[in-house]
Amino acid sequence: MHLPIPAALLAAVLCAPAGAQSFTYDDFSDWTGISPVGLTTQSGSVLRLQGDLPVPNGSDNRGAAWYEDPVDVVGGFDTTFTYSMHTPSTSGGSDGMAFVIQNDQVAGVPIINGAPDGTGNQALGRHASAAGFGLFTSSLPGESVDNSVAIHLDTYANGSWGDGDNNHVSIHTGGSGDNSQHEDHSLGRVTPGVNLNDGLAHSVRVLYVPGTLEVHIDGTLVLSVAYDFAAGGTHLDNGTPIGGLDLIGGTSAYVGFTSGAGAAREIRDVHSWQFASAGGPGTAYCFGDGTGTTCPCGNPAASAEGCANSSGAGAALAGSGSAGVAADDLALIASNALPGQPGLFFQGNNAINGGAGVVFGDGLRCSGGTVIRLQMVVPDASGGAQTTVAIAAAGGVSAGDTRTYQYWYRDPSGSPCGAGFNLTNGYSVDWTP
Ligand SMILES: [Ca+2]
Ligand SMILES: [Ca+2]
Ligand SMILES: [Ca+2]
Repeated sequence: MHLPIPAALLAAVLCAPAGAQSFTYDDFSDWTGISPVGLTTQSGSVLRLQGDLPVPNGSDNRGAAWYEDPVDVVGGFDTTFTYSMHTPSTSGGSDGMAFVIQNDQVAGVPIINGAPDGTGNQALGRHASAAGFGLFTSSLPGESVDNSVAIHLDTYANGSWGDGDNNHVSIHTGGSGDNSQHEDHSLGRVTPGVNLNDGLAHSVRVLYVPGTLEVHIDGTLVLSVAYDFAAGGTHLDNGTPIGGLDLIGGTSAYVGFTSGAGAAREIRDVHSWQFASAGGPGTAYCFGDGTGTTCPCGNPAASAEGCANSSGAGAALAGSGSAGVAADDLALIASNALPGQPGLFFQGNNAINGGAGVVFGDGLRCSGGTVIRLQMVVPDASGGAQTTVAIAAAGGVSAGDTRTYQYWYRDPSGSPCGAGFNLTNGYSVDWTP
């Protein structure tokens, strides 16, 4: 993935203070901002959660990597990473890896391999088959990545943990207590069409809109569960309600990856990673989900996006930074547009049709009135695009103004209506001094 952000700006994003709303790693040749735990290393341009190393206690290998600062999750987030699990020591490898949202509050004790179980951005769970976020039958309280939600890419069938096969995606939580790799902690699971550890690079997108947590693999929605970080969800197998997380300041958590392998080792690499809190300073609106104006040629599968494009997904618009005119640090972040196809961020001064939008091309036009073109940006390989201009200055904005934003993008081949262009949802900002 490659976001066309100048290096100086990228460095500024990566060095943003606690509470940063978004970050992007095109690759991990510079892994500034990453907190590695256990076996995790930087290897060339990848973040290697674990290698195929003959470690002293070879039956229990674990690594974790966290973005070092907490990020806002309660208002929603959209994150995409690419990974590969490859070079197994024996056929199939084992146990898999996870994307985890956590505010681990209980340290365990140093255990096998000397890998610590700290808290926060030093957290690591117990035992290989727990993939670095769960625990073992002999674990003490807190030895998991407690107070967490884990999206487990599970590549080994452990009968004792309730696994039905060796290739499933399962979303685990124990609320604010210990998490567990046991399927009795699952909010939902699926066996995707993709072989998760076939050695190839796959993209995983995790989209959270309060009330719904979605997992997309290689551009396809594979799993959607009802969940809210404040209210919690329901465990799938026993129908038991489980509470939400105890977030930092009620809003934020650490995000990152864990991995585990037993005697059947394999290498787990993260190649790129993009994260954006959906909250930001503005409000997203005008979604192609059928709640407002109906999309002309089909709604997207996911919520909180624009109308479906030729990839089958809808493009989304979010923000980061502030709504302060003086700071003028608002960035608009589009995701799921078409790689390599130019698009335009623009500003309006009203939300068309009461925010429901009107049909325009393959999508909905949500931002109108006096329109100002802000910046043309070509999306990266994952369809992500981000503004680099000073928006308040470019848009002639004063404190007290409400302005609406949208991203128009080309979709020249195979677009649902054949119009050849589409748009994200709208994003409304109340500017402040
Ligand atoms: Ca813990
Ligand atoms: Ca398993
Ligand atoms: Ca499992």
